[in-house]
Amino acid sequence: KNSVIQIRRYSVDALKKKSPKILITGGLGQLGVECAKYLRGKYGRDNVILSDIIKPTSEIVNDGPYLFVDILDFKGLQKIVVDHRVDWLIHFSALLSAIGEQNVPLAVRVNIEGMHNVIELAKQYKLRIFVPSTIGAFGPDSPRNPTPNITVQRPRTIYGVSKVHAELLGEYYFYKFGLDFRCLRFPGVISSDPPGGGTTDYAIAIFHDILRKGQYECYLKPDTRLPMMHVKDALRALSEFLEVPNSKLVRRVYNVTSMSFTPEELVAAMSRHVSDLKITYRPDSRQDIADSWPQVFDDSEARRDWNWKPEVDLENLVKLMMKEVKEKIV
Ligand code: AKB
Repeated sequence: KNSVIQIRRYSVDALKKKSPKILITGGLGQLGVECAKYLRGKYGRDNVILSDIIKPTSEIVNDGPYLFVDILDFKGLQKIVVDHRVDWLIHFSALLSAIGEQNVPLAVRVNIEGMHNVIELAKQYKLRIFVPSTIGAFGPDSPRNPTPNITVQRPRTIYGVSKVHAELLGEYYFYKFGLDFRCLRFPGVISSDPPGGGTTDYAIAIFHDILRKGQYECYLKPDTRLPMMHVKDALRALSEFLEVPNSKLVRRVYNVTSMSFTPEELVAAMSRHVSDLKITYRPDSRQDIADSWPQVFDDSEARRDWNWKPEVDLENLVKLMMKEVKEKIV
């Protein structure tokens, strides 16, 4: 009887707990749409606002609130936070590693000036703010196998430099102003959405090209090992991390990962599902970026402090991607 009363009390408490109002910037990039779906399932459709400067499809608009938000327009950001009574900000806007190298001034504006705006905004309105960082925040001087949470960070891409800047700025605002800044360093995140200018994106493009054309030309060498994660694990990590009480967080920035593989290991796993894969290798400038990044990511601190545990391994990732990409391209 006691336990029934206890369960009732828990569910009444859960009902009383108000859902946070969440704004996602850069919502039409690699993670935003899936992230909005995931968080709407947890906090309610209208409590998660997706935003970007891109015109959305009607499917995105039908899924839930969508707004034009330019992260370079500080007043515009203030208006959205006030009008919609935002509590949490998930800041996805960024140019990724390969595309950033092609337009450094734009990467500086979006990744660095944009970060200045959202962090000041979060401070002014006391928002909880999540900013993703990346394996790209490390460089050739960092230990690569494994790469621990705290180590040398001397990245050689503007993307990496902007992410180290974001990590340090966020930590500084936490210590100086008590800002609830939270940051996860993600590995390559694999989802069925089309690739978005990253170095790890070969592991997405390969599924699209194999299922469409039966062949793929890989821009990395077959033995290039990089840490990776299916989007399901990435969103669960993000969502669990956002809920962790501040008292449990030893750090504001944590490494997370699920697995590490090379293109040839991915191809071997895919060949158990598709016969006669035609893969050729032609490394380009992205090889230099990959060669400066971690090969194996040490996420033991996230496991220790807030029980992070990946669920999707390589075999499952391939199964999920085969199914999800097929559904997308039909
Ligand atoms: C990229 O390759 O640039 C991103 C990343 C690992 O941050 N996917």
